[in-house]
Amino acid sequence: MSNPDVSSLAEDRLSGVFSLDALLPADAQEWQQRAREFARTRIAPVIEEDFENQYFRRELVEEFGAAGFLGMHISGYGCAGASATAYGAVCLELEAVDSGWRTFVSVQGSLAMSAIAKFGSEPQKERWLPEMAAGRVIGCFALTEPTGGSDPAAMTTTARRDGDGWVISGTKRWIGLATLADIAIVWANTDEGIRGFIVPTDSDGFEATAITGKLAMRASIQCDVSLDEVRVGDDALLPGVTGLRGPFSCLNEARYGIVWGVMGAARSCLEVAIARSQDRSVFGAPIGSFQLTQAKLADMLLEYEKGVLLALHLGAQKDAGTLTHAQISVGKLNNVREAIAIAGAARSVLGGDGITSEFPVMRHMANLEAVRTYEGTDEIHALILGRELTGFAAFS
Ligand code: TGC
Repeated sequence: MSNPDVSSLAEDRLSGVFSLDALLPADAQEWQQRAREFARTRIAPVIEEDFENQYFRRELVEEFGAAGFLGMHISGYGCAGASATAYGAVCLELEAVDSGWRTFVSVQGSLAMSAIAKFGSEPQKERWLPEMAAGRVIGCFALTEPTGGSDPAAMTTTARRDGDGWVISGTKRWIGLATLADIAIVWANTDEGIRGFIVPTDSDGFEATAITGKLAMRASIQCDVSLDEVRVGDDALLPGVTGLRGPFSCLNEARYGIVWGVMGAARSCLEVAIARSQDRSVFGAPIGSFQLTQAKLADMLLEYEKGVLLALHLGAQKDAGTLTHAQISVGKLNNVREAIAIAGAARSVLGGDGITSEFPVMRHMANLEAVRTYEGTDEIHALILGRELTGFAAFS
């Protein structure tokens, strides 16, 4: 932002109308403040540069660990054991700066660590979770395949028993952080159905290649992965689950984080638009004094408030143990859709300047388009809800 005083004034104006902080339980407020401080001091100063240069700042990973953000909703094994609501508030603050870093926390904590926490053996949990919580070990989650991410049931990656171990072959795509990861949670078809494996990424036959040319999520890494006869021991198998329920249970965790996170991106765009409405004049007056600008800001505020209230509601349900998959789909579909609309409206308030990197709005818009697609597209979540409402599965 060109004028930090105007920006903090915008923050005050927004929180004067709607303050999330006051609605959060005390523990979640503490986590939120910690995440806000971290995001603003460690990520915000470098994010435009990193987005421009397509650079993932690996050296921050252990700082995320030290702050307690990695696997923070898991209990024991060096994890913070925080509430789902607190985790959501952290996702919101991280994504207020950039979706790429919230995605890192999701991939590490909600996907890779939660796969081990939910379905791993005791030795697997003890071996990996404390190191991952500290950020000394990075995990990735290899589910999606190049032929399309929406239908994991069509998975072609296989794992066959071989002596006292397994041999895994196949290809995966859009796998966050795979080039930097130490371990990959690989989902593969076996004679018994789909199983998950903890695969060290330095195994012979494991290769990850970063996907280039991305115009979104440029400060994070997504990869193609190829597994060519990768041999792992039987101790690599996650013993606790067979079938798609395994990866889908982890996707629930990540989708839940998105419900909150995207409202952070929305807030950032709304704050920028409010600030601009004060300091940009046309036709001899600040644009915020015109009715059309005020109507845009009011509509943005409505959807931001509703999105945060929905996230809070889902967080309370998750903390009570009553949250369903369909409710998560409501949150993911609605909040990503509305965050994109808010970012678009903010861009229009900013006029031509809105497409420059002087403001974070276009970066958020681009990132949110990626978030719209991963962890279940809009279409998939609409159809999950359609099935819930009618009893008919209309996926194909
Ligand atoms: P369906 O018959 O519905 O279910 C099969 C089994 O799974 C269970 N199940 C769930 N369990 C937990 N949570 C959920 N949300 C679940 N949904 C289904 C279900 O109960 C059943 O269990 P069981 O024990 O009876 O066998 O399966 P389907 O194949 O008909 O599913 C259809 C559909 C479209 C809902 C599903 O395929 C789907 O959700 N597709 C979207 C997948 C998706 O989100 N992919 C994106 C992943 S993002 C990614 O891979 C990148 S990771 C991020 C990064 O690395 O950066």
